[in-house]
Amino acid sequence: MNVPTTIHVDRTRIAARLAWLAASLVLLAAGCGGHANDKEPAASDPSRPFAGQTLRVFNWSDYIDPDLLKEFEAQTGAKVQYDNFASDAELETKMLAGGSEYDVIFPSDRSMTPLVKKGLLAPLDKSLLPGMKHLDPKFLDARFDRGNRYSVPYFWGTVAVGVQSDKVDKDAKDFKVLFDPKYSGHITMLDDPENVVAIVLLSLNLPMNSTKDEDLAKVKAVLKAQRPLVQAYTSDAFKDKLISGDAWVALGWSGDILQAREKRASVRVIVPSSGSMIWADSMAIPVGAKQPKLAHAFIDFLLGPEVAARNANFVRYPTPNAAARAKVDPALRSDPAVYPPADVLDRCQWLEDRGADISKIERLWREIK
Ligand code: N2P
Repeated sequence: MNVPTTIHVDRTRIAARLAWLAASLVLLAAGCGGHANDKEPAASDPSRPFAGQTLRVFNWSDYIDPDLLKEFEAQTGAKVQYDNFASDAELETKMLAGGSEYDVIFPSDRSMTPLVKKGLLAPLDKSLLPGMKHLDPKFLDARFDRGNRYSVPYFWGTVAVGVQSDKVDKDAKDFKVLFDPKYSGHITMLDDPENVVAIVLLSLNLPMNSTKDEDLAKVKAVLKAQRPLVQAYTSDAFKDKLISGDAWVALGWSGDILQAREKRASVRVIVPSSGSMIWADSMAIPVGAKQPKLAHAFIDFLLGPEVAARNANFVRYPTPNAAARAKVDPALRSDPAVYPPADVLDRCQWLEDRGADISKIERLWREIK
């Protein structure tokens, strides 16, 4: 009896097709997020070349104009999943645990060295990054990545101090203000052993990258005496604390303090003229990234002069993008807290990779906190 069998077979097929259709509709309704979409080929619509793909980004907190993410999504059809970190250590730990869950990361110059050494970054395809021509050559070919095989400059800046001008002495001009008992309970420090130790070394007029035992003993004494004065060790919340007025003296990244000043005019930015730490952050692609083409497209999008200038206006960090700089808000371009004058920059120093000696700094930090 053929007929019933045929009917049975057809019913099974129809049921299977309906189940497939239902599953597809569920995925569509879920907004095309999640891993299932990564396997889909790029849409054929040339105006949305990455439709159906998800770009996973891991960046420092408050470090991009969120409108740009929306624009990138609209231009490419891709979705952006955007996660934040607040320290070099957080990024490095994540990368060691399997960084391939991200497509674009933003390492500092300090993090680049171990990430390259450990083979955790994918070589860039420069043919997909024509926007690199906009970068000021003095930010290219840096010591941590000769030939920019793995990294594209994003922003740079200094470590600075934000103070409430109505609470803090007018003549405070360097890192010493962080250790003044007058401001007890209203001081915040970066939650970052290497940066904090470097700043204390600078304030003691010692070499910023020293790991000599006698220098670190002096640092430890300063940090121990400061401990009871500290309201919080934080690498991101210092901005909100400056805005609310809870923090009177906050060690932080220059642009974030400037963002706070936008919201609370009494905030003053101190970039010590005796010298500070200078740093530069890059964009890079982890080895094993699931969407390398889309990652290149995102990096190239951020290199566009218009986009880079808008981003600089938003985050208030100095841009290494020469073509964008002319389009940056003139008030920011001429602000010495954003672009410190040449003589101050000459006295700024870079954090070095101190290899195994880093454990001395980590031990010191554990003892303090
Ligand atoms: C942005 C912090 C900049 C990080 N919120 C310093 N590398």
